[in-house]
Formats: sequence, C-alpha cells, structure tokens
Amino acid sequence: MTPPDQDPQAASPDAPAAASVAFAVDLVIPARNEAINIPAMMAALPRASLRHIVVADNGSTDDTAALARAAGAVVVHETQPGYGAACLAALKWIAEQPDPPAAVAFFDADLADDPDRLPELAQPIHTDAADLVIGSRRKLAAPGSLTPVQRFGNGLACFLIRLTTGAKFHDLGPMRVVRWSSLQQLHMADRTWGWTVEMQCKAAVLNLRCKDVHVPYRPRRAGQSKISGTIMGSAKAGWKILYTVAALTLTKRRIRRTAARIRNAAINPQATTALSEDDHPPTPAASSE
Ligand SMILES: Nc1nc2c(ncn2[C@@H]2O[C@H](COP(=O)(O)OP(=O)(O)OP(=O)(O)O)[C@@H](O)[C@H]2O)c(=O)[nH]1
Ligand SMILES: [Mg+2]
Repeated sequence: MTPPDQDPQAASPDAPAAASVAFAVDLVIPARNEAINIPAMMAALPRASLRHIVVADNGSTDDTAALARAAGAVVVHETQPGYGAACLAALKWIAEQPDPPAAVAFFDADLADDPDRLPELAQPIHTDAADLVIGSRRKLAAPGSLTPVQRFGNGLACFLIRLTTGAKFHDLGPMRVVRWSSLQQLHMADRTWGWTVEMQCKAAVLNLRCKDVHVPYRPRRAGQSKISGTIMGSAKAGWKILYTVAALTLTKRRIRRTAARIRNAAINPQATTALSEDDHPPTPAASSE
C-alpha cells in the first residue's frame, strides 16, 4: 500500500468537514474504476453520521481517486487488485489516525446499496446491542440485482456457517458496520472476495453479537459489472467464498487464540503479543480480483 495522497485536514474547501460525532463511524469504500459512480455516490452519503470517508482506490485507470478526493474523501491507494486488499489498505489508514473510530462501515462504490441505511446499521452498535451488523439483501433486492448464482452461493455459505458455528446469517451483503474493537479481534486477512465471508465466519466463531438488517439493493448504478455479471467472476468469487468458509471453520481454535492475544494486548500493552504467520488462516493465493 502507498500512503494516502490526501490528508483529511487538507480536504477540498468545497467538501463538508468530517463529521465530529460522539459515536465516530469511519466509512470504507473499495473502488476500482468507479469514476462514473463516485460523484453521485459521494453526494448520497449521510455525511453527518460519518467521520472519515476513506476511498480505497484499487489500481483504477480512470478518475476514481481524483473525483473522490474532490468530493471530500480521504483516498488511499492499493495497487494489488482485490476487494479485501482495498479494504485492508483503508483500515491501515484508519488505524494510523490519532483517535480510533467506534465503528467502521463498509459500502460499495457502485451505489447498489442505499447509503441512507448506514445510520440504521450503525445504531445497534451504538446502543451496544450488536458488534457486527450486516445489510441483508435477501428480501428487498430489486429483481435482477442479485443473480441466481449469487443468491445460491450466498445462501450456501450462510448455511455452512450456521452448520459449523450455529450463527444465523442470511446474506453476505457488502454494506455492513462493525465495532472497531471487534474488528481488531477478527484480524482480517483475506485480500480478495473472501473478505465478507471471512468477517462473518470469524465473528461467528468468536461469538460476537451479529445482526442482519434487511436492506434494499439494486443493480449497480452505472459502469461495468466486474464480478456477478460475468460467469468467470461469479465462479471465482463463489469458489473463494466456499473455500474460505471451509478453511476458517477448520481453524476455529486458531481464530480464538489470535483474538485472545489481541484482547490481551489491548488490556495490557506491555504484554508480548506479537502475532505470527500461524495466526493467519490459510486462504488461496490472492491471484484474482
Ligand atoms: N472487481 C473488483 N472490484 C473492486 C476491487 N477493488 C475494489 N473493488 C470495488 O468493490 C466493489 C464491489 O465490486 P462490484 O464490481 O460492484 O462487485 P459485485 O457487486 O459483485 O458485482 P457488480 O455490481 O455486478 O459489478 C466496487 O465498489 C468495486 O469498485 C477489485 O480489485 N476488483
Ligand atoms: Mg456491485
């Protein structure tokens, strides 16, 4: 990852200042060649509910970064393709800020989700009723916005998580909010399309309080469909998701041990809590987008 090319303190004069809210929620937006959607997406965000808006520009060859910056986002660059790689780059930037957020929200740049629902997803975390809130598209998705392959794959992954951990999820929707301290314990590692399922699987293994909220979903606003719209994209993402569920549910003890070390380090910063390679679950090579 290269450093962000914009300091939030030096945001464009037209950009609203980062919201100063008691319950600070930072928003992560992975974006790869989404210039066509960025202005409308940035304009639609509920800024008053958000502190930093971090767009992780994933090797875009269009104006994604410049447009996001002009609209007031912090832009970080990640050259390695991959949804998870982009999210990790944004989280690294957030972790380097003087004050950690209370929670982090995730939102896709193509405006397929409704950003007005973000405060509702953050609410159960604010009231300490949940640690992870997933926007579930299963009931309210517009016709055609989720392909049959996506519905089947997401349903199968949720079924397998339930079978192996007992946790009830209904979707792997990208719009979600997670408590910052919980996110630390999840020790996220996947750099591609296993990101969403890794978060849910690990949260289930760690018995975090998880909640599904029904949200509407529509086809991407504009631009080229990169994953679900192509057979190869769906096949790669589907394989990665199922592999990730299997790998993670076979390494429950390791996930718990890693989380315990991170919790201990938070309580006692003097303790030796260095994480090793062994703390990362096995995932397939991050070769695809
Ligand atoms: N394909 C792809 N998307 C990325 C990458 N990094 C970040 N993204 C972003 O991840 C989000 C989700 O990607 P989408 O292409 O919308 O995937 P999808 O929703 O499964 O499929 P479509 O909306 O039909 O394209 C978008 O905001 C992308 O711009 C990457 O390396 N590859
Ligand atoms: Mg999309």
